[in-house]
Amino acid sequence: MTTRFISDSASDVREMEHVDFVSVPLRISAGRADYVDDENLDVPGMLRDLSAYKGRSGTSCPGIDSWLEAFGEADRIYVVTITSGLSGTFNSAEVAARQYLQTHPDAKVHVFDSLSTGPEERLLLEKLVELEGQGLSFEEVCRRGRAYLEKSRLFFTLASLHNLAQNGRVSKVVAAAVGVLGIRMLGTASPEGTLQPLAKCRGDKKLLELLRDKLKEAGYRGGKVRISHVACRELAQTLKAAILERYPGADVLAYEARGLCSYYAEAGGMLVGCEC
Ligand code: X90
Repeated sequence: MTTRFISDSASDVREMEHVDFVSVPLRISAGRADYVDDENLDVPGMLRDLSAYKGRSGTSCPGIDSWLEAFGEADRIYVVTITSGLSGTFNSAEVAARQYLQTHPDAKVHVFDSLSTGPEERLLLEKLVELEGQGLSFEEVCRRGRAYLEKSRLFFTLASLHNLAQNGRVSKVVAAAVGVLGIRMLGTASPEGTLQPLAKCRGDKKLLELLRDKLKEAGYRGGKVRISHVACRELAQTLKAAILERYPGADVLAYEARGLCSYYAEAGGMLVGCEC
């Protein structure tokens, strides 16, 4: 029996140790350029190209065939997707799952709508791997995975909302106030899986203070934190150090975002997923 863990590339996960993991790419397009968010994508190169490109750009979710290919011939399949509130990814994975079950009636497939992205998808994937390792039934792993999602949160800070607004994922009014005079936005994933602005500020120091307050308010008390950043390694490392100073035993990882989150979070953007 084979167990497979799958997520779209918005999870920023490239590989997972000791388990069968497959990443399904979303795509970013800008004029004639088409970037597939797979292991070959040069993310800094894409960001450079995009900053020089003045036309419209956009993204697209994986098609049903990409999911079916990722399912392979596995028997137990856990799929984690980016929020259905902002992307068709979950929907196409669900359709693929139904098709797969018709041809593989003994298989089990569950698609989790993270109602979030990046680090919160990653936290859920890691939890599913842990639960599966405990020898629980497929249904029990799914039940506990869903319960886990209720207790994890996503916060993010953005220095520009240009690409989110250009693609109708945030209102132009909200977007216009960010980026001007170095103003940054702090936001969270709403319960419906959309972008919820929380505050605006200027400067890293203020931003980190705000973030610390929001984590505390959300009930963060030293659990796991996953931080993906877009070309702001130092800011991510500073946040990691601040969390570790307050919670020395915490499991905190900071790493680069992959293509899809880099496109939307843009340079200076940082996504923070935490267990609350
Ligand atoms: O289907 C597609 O083409 C993909 C669309 C994705 C749109 C949103 C991606 C957001 C990435 C930006 C800040 C975090 C917002 C999270 C709210 C749930 C990261």
